[in-house]
Amino acid sequence: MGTFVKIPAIQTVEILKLAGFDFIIIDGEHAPLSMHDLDVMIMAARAIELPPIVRVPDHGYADVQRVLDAGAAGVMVPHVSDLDEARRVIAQMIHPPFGTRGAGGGMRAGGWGLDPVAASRYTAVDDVWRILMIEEQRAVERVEEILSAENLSALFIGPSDLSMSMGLARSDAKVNAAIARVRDAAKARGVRVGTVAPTGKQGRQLVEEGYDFVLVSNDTGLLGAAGREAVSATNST
Ligand code: 3PY
Ligand code: MG
Repeated sequence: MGTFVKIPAIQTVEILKLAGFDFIIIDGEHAPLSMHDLDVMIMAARAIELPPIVRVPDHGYADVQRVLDAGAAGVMVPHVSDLDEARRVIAQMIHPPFGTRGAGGGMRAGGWGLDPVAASRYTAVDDVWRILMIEEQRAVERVEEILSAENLSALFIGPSDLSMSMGLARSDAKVNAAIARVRDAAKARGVRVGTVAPTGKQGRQLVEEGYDFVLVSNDTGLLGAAGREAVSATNST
């Protein structure tokens, strides 16, 4: 169980670790985080053994390289909708001869130059999480082909963008059917699948439905909910 982190602060990272989250996804897609923020937050999370995954803004090569060099435990890529896209973004996270990731062994991920593997050549696929987001109707229609991509660690369903791409409300039965189709296809293929839950209660339901991991809310949502509850409880006495 994880949560998204959008506030550029190492304090938030520590608080979430103490709250019991298993990992965090630092949100480089929908948050005002600079590369410097990401670097410092990744360092803080690693130091307290809270695996930091980064959601990059798009399919570009540069962000993936920089966050992996900085020591991210994995990368989540938004809006992946066919097999070609899946293969290209996965390859960016793996060094040759298996992929296209560049050699950045002088950075944190390479032990600041001390990791002998990073300094020579790779004999295995990099040990990072490669998570692709399914959040367009086109992707749902092609989910089986996307699942056939080699070295895919997990799919992550984005219900908000998916419902918008279908031109339907999030609550529409057709959206839920599309989400279930992706979840079931991933499970049938033996690939881990996750999605978002606004609350812990909904997170529990999703785990019971078979999801392997859930992202419950995010730091801004958790802070807002706790703040509203405090204000309302105080005002009602
Ligand atoms: C979506 O629902 O579109 C998401 O990206 C969830 O993180
Ligand atoms: Mg989205």
